[in-house]
Amino acid sequence: MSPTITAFKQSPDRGRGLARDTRVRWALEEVGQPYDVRLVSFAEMKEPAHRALHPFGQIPTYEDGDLALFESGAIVFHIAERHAGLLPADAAARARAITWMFAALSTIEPPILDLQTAKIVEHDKAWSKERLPLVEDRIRDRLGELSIRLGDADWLDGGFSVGDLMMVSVLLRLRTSGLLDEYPNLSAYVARGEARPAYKRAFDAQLAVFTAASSGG
Ligand code: GTB
Repeated sequence: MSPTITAFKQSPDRGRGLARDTRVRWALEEVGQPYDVRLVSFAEMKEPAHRALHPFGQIPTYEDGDLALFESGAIVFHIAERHAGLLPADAAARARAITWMFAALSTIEPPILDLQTAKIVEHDKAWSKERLPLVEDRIRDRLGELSIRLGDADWLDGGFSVGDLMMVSVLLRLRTSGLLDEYPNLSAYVARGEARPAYKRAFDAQLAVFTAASSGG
């Protein structure tokens, strides 16, 4: 049986890959694991049946037999552990790949989320305009450090790993801000991730949800 993940029935980004099911789809595509998708509306996410899977009433979730998981990081890690392709065989390299996955989620993603909160939730507050440069500079600090570490390498630590999958997924959320363009090696890094056939399949699959919905399919 294939695992089942959940994704937005109506995605605010109209299926442009920003919702967190994309990183789960990408991991499944990288390892060649077929999967089913259950689409949930915002109302359905808050109902008891979905909250039994996800205590915070969000997507994505992952179900495989008796196992139910939430949190995109935990799901992607689970996929990487159970299939070849996303984690190196060498124990030390494996530990470093996992470190990069955590770095993406706990060091790089939080200031990026803060920018989205500032722009979407707080934009009508009197202090919003004044705060925005501070939020952007905190992102620049992290991008600068990441850019130095990546240098002219293709990936963060040797070959492509789950660490890169997560880092590219997180950085992609900056695309419309223009901040990524200030770091050409990071822009190229993200482009390399997007060029992977598995990423393209994942992106196309979640875009198809929106395309089908808008054409009444
Ligand atoms: N830490 C959790 C994880 O990594 O899985 C966070 C999960 C999460 O934030 N899920 C969001 C959600 O379900 C979707 S991804 N939100 C509905 C709710 O909380 O009620 C965040 C997201 C949503 C939409 C866009 N977009 O359209 O641009 C981008 C990102």
